[in-house]
Amino acid sequence: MSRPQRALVLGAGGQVGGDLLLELLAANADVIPVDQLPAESTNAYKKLTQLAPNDSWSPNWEQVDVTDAAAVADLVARTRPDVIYHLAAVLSAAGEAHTGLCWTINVDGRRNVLDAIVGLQDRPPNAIRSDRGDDERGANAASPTLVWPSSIAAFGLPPGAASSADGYTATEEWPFFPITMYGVTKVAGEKLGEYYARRSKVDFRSIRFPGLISSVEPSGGSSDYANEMYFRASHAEPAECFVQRQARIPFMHMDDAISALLQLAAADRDRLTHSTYNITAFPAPSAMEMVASIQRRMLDFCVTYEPDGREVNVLSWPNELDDSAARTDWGWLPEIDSLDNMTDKLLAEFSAARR
Ligand code: AKB
Repeated sequence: MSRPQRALVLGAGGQVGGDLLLELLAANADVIPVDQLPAESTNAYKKLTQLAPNDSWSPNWEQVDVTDAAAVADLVARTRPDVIYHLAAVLSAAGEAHTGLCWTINVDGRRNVLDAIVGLQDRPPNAIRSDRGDDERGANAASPTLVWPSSIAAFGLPPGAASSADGYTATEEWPFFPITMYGVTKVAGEKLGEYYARRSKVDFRSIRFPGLISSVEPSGGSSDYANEMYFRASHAEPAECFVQRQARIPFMHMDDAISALLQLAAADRDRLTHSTYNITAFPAPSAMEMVASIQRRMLDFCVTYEPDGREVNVLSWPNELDDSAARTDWGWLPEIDSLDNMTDKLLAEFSAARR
């Protein structure tokens, strides 16, 4: 019987990592959660302890900082994963406040993971000893597939656009004009992945995500105005929206983002015509349309629009992502394919999380 795939989740305590970890555990994958923080200090901890038996993930929790090249190389060599989901990152708003840290984690951390994968290629297979007991992976495991999230933030204001990418749809060929350090690190990360794929045959696969929303509290994103509104609505509290009511970017429920990562990881390499794919789920809503969608369910929900320094980031992102290549190459299809479906699911999840 073939052994279950071993997955390394870097950034397992974050907004995406926590939900990916839960999905992998539900599929009985051999998963190793990794974060720079101890599990109990991460955003995902509460949801992980609510939805998964502690002994299914906490004994395997590894505390490794992706900026520590030696620790990353040791982790990858010791665990010999079949697939690495590299989710550790500083998001756009936090990245503007801490540009050096954003670069170090998002780019140097990225290079450390790529170098660790290449390092496996230079190690004779029998030199590998997994601390989970020698197994056939040590003798003949292939180089791990690396799956990494890029972002709509890699794009930016197209030439000639005054202050907003309103009305623009980005294809895979759209030019990169990121206006945030986070967006710059996403472009750098994509190009690093392509370079290592060309030069060292690393199986690098990536998705440019729109704004993502789940019941795990986000941290440091400019698209988090949406998460904030759902969170406040589910607590029957008023919300302050830090972008103007007309601000419009694409969003997706986290469940679809997780499905897409797993689907791309499992896709037949020969069918992939891009190393990084756009995906989206439904037509981009304005902030005002999102409020109206919530008010269908929470009649008393009210919002005040208080644009702040994060708004300029959101307005620089295209209104839509053309995801036809993902649909053609690896069968991408969203499950939650409308704003109202996403709203209903999120409000139910937030209310369940409060019980
Ligand atoms: C952010 O807002 O920084 C992220 C993103 C759009 O990638 N959620």
